[in-house]
Amino acid sequence: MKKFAVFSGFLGSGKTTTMMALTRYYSAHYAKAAMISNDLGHGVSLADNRFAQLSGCKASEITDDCICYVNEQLAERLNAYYDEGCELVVSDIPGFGVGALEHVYHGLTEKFPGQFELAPFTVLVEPRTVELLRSGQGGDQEYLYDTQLVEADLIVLNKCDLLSEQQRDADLAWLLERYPLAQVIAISALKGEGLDLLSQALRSGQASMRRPEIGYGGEAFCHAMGKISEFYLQYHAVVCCNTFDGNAYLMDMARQVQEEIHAAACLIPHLKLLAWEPEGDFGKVDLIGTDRPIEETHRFERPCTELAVILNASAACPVDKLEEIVVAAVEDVSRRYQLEWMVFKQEGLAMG
Ligand SMILES: Nc1nc2c(ncn2[C@@H]2O[C@H](COP(=O)(O)OP(=O)(O)OP(=O)(O)O)[C@@H](O)[C@H]2O)c(=O)[nH]1
Ligand SMILES: [Mg+2]
Repeated sequence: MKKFAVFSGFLGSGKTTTMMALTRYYSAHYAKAAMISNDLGHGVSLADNRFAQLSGCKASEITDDCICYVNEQLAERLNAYYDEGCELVVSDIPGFGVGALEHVYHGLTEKFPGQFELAPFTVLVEPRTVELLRSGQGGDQEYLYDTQLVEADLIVLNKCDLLSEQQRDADLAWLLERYPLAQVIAISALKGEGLDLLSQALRSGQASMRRPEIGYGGEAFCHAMGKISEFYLQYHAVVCCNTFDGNAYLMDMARQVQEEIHAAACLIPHLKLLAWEPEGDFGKVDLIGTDRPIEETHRFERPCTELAVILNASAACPVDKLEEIVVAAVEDVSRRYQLEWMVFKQEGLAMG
């Protein structure tokens, strides 16, 4: 079996967490599985990929472009995994992306007929997004929330650990009614719940290869996309003469960015802060909005003396402003912790 699935879904919905949990589960219960993280930064290392690798997952990345536009590179990567004995490979697309159904599924099928078995086009959604869609309060991002789900063969309602059974069932029923062509399942990637259901849906299901009209490149698309910016930063930090608390350091930076983004009346659907030290101990903090608690996704076990840091931010904020806020947070907090730091990659991208 040479199965491939795209995992779409809005920023912070849990694509990376789900791909990590799924590939582990699938490899333990069915056959070897691998994951690809995809984002747009040029020549960068992605926090998602490094996090998956540090966590022991079979993982790699495709950067510089959406996998929508690099079908050949994707096909080569998939074949390399299948040659290694993988039976399932999953890749995400950037979390504000739409159109991968056409560009990836139809693109691969037209360019490499019969080579890949396409699993249901999978879209992750979190309860918070369902709530925004239900109440019509998705704002500038509503087009993206909705269109991603319109493309789905399989909708995965993630983060069900945050819901009561009744809330979960109500969300599932609403999704089924609104997107009747999709199969809908509920999981908690974080708690490892529903992974067998997801594995089976990918293993036995097929892509529908529908071609829904999504207004790609149209007015609503440009309006939503025009607000989005990405910022990538990679640096190395050393403390001069002591150890320091890497967990507190990451949290303080996330907190400062959260406050400043809020003060600028912008939105930050996802800031990922990943840091690791030479022995392999690592920490990860996720900021998924100005009005939500900052998540300590993985904690350092020991104090640090030096760190490599990858910071990836996706925001509805002018790119210059985003860059200014994030760089100021890194500088302020690093100084407070008496760190010397050296930046070796910095890039801001405006989607509009
Ligand atoms: N409570 C809960 N949190 C989760 C679950 N899955 C993911 N998260 C958290 O949600 C945050 C975002 O998860 P990611 O997997 O990084 O989301 P993503 O869709 O890959 O985000 P982008 O890469 O920005 O598009 C992290 O802090 C995760 O730990 C879940 O099942 N339950
Ligand atoms: Mg991700």
